[in-house]
Amino acid sequence: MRIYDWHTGPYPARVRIALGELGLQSRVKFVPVDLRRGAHKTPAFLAINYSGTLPVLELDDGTRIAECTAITQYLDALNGDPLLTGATPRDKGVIHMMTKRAEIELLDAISVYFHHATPGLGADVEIYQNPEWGFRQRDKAVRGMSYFDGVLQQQAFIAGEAFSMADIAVIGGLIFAELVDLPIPLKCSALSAWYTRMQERPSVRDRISISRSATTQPFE
Ligand code: GTS
Repeated sequence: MRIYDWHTGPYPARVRIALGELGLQSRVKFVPVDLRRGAHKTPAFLAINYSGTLPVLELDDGTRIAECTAITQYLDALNGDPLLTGATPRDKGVIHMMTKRAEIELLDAISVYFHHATPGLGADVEIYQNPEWGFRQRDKAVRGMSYFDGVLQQQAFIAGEAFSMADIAVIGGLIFAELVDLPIPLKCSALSAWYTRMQERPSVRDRISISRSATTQPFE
């Protein structure tokens, strides 16, 4: 398998965490696509993923799967005993819902903030920006943090009582939040405590430290 990604990116981090949790890293070859140079918007890459985003999983038969959720579902199904996406119909439904909610309320909102209300990937790549929309999405993401704090006051993990793809999606959101200097509000103590606990997992700790290594600018 090949994965087109960028090693410090928050969305690619989701798939790399899933690979770590599933012990599949050695089965994947990573192909770097340089976001800062706009390599993801070239015709050659748009032919790989119409949406022009990373990551993309490419199977040995040439099938390409984009979208972190879809990629994680594929990887998790490989050994017939899903660890991240739910074993029962109920768990599958709840995990998918909470993953989607993590994207809508947190991760995607931060991404819009980054691309529209900060220098983003630089003037050559960010050819259209709408700062007002970006700041609204930043505020939405902060509300999202409060929402997930409330969830974690009630239960140990984002989708219930076990670690799942939904936790990984919120982790991706918090990795992105750190890159754009958007701290977890002090009052969100359950979210902060959960994030500290998540970093006890080697797959998560490694990704966070790699993302933090992009010190001078995001996506270094
Ligand atoms: N819905 C997609 C998914 O879940 O895979 C979103 C993927 C996404 O936005 N990926 C980022 C990207 O390609 C990668 S990173 O910023 O996290 O490294 N962004 C570039 C862009 O121009 O949107």
